[in-house]
Amino acid sequence: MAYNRLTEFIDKLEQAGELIRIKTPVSADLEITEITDRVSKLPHTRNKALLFESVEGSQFPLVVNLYGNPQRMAWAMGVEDLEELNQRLAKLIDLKLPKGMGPMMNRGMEVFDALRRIGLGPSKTTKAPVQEVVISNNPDVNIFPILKCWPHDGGKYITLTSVITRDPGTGTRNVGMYRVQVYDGQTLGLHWQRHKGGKEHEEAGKLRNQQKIPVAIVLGGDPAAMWCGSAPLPPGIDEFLLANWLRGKPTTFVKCVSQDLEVPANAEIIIEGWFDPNEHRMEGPFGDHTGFYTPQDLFPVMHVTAITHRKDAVYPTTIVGKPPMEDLWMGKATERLFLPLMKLFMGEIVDYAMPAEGVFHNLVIVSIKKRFSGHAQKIMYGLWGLGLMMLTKAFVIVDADVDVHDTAAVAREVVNNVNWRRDVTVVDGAVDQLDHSAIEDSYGGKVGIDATRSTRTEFLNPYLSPAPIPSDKLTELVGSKWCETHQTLIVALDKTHLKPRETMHKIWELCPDYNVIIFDAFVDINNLSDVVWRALGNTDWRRDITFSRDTVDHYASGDLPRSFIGLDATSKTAEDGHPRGWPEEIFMAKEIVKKVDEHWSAYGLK
Ligand SMILES: Cc1cc2nc3c(=O)[nH]c(=O)nc-3n(C[C@H](O)[C@H](O)[C@H](O)COP(=O)(O)O)c2cc1C
Ligand SMILES: [Mn+2]
Repeated sequence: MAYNRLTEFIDKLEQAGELIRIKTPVSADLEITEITDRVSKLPHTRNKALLFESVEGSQFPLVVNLYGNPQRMAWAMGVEDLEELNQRLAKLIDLKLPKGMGPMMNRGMEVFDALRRIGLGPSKTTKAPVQEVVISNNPDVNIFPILKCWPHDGGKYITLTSVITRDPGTGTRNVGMYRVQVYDGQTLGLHWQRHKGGKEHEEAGKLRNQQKIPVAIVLGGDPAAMWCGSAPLPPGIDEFLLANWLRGKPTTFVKCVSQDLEVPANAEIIIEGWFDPNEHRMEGPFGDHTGFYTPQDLFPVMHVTAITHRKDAVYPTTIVGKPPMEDLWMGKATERLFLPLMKLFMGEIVDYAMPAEGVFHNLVIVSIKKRFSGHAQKIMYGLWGLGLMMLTKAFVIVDADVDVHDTAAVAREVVNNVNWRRDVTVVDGAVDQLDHSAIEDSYGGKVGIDATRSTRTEFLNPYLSPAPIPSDKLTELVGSKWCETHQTLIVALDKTHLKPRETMHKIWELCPDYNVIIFDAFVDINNLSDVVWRALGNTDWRRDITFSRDTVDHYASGDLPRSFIGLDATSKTAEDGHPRGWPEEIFMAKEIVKKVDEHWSAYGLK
């Protein structure tokens, strides 16, 4: 299903009861965030896309949360159910696999060639709806209702972008969804991170001494094409090929009015400009999808040379923050679509999942048809070398019959099968630039947990029934803020009095059969989802782990005593071996929460 423009998709959502129009005037300064955040966290049936028709200070309506539940995300991709993405691509690949890694890689490239063929050739026009209005004299992006998302953000941000660049050497196009900071009406910050396509083009431009590299920010278009910039395609593969395949129809391009670049003719808004690979400026802070503010850092500056838009353009945006939010479902589409590609390289993979609490890069659960000892390790090492999967901070590998989307089932496998003395692989390497716990920027400790059941060649590790917890003694030691779940003690600790690592060993003297996770004193230990999110986000898997018995010893044989793991999931300072500062957690300003409380019935939301 191809949509001719974004408003067709909006109409479809409205007819299906998946979109709410809000006519009450609202502010782009935090108010829309607070409303959207509340709606994003509702159950699927009440979680709607929101069309704000009247945003103070702008003539353009704003749409948000378009992709915010599985149904809308599926419709955006042209399917009824996200699982169809997996099936459609699997069919395209057809699993008559050649043998050996070399031919296999070629087979992978053939898939993209197939996409290219289905990509249905380039189509160009000179009369584009997105150029109905052309502003090349003093363009100012502030005409759009651009949001300030969170109270401590460094400014306003354009978020639901497709940022188009061409490699200054090869001319290959890249499309990336990167947030864009507004410094002023004509000066923007391009937040492409270290491992991304835009960054690669920046480096290529620097090498060639090119001072003005064209860049275009696309807003709106076909909802599948709008999503494609977030797909982690291999470098050198044009994201529009994927968009065309999903739509079953080519994208029609038009030349920019002020830059040597092409953009989709059916978009709502285009911001054209250039950047100099030698010019950088502090970007941020920004309340990010990790649930924390990403601190300031240097990123390239875009100089706007023109803005074009439809006469009746709608401004699309998204808000990220503490999960779950809209980006969870955008990531879910990626997860389903990339499953057949992962299986192409590693046929023993059955399924995988990226739960919301893991914010994509912090946790990936994989089920495999295990045939030998070390099979789980084969998979984790393979995935740590596969595209952006390299950034995964923790893999949990389970057997084929475990449903990876059922986190309780996965937790059971971990509790029952993992001997932390034997079944963990700790490595160092690249982590996401947004990872705040890593010991260095973009580099830190990662873990692979083999939670498969033992085979004959491995040591059997019968599940131990843990000895009861001496509650009074434990409370005496750590205070009253502790609880137990999944054979794991969750403790909120006053770090000014007790050191996490020493405390873990003292806890193990009382409770030898439990994993221990230590949080800051302020954490609500009874909110399991919050606890998991924090544990995954705040842990560097080399610096912050402790084992109850010795260290990991894969060669240990015979009657192997079971070891448990301790995680220091507290906020870290230089004293804790974390020299680079700790980010601030995202909270909405109290006065905005109050304002939205007071206006809630006026918005027409249930
Ligand atoms: C809502 C949303 C916002 C994103 N913002 C950024 C960003 O600001 N910077 C970035 O490098 N990646 C961001 N990403 C992730 C990239 O879009 C993703 O890694 C994509 O694969 C990049 O494309 P590329 O490989 O062509 O660079 C975002 C993803 C989503 C869903
Ligand atoms: Mn790319």
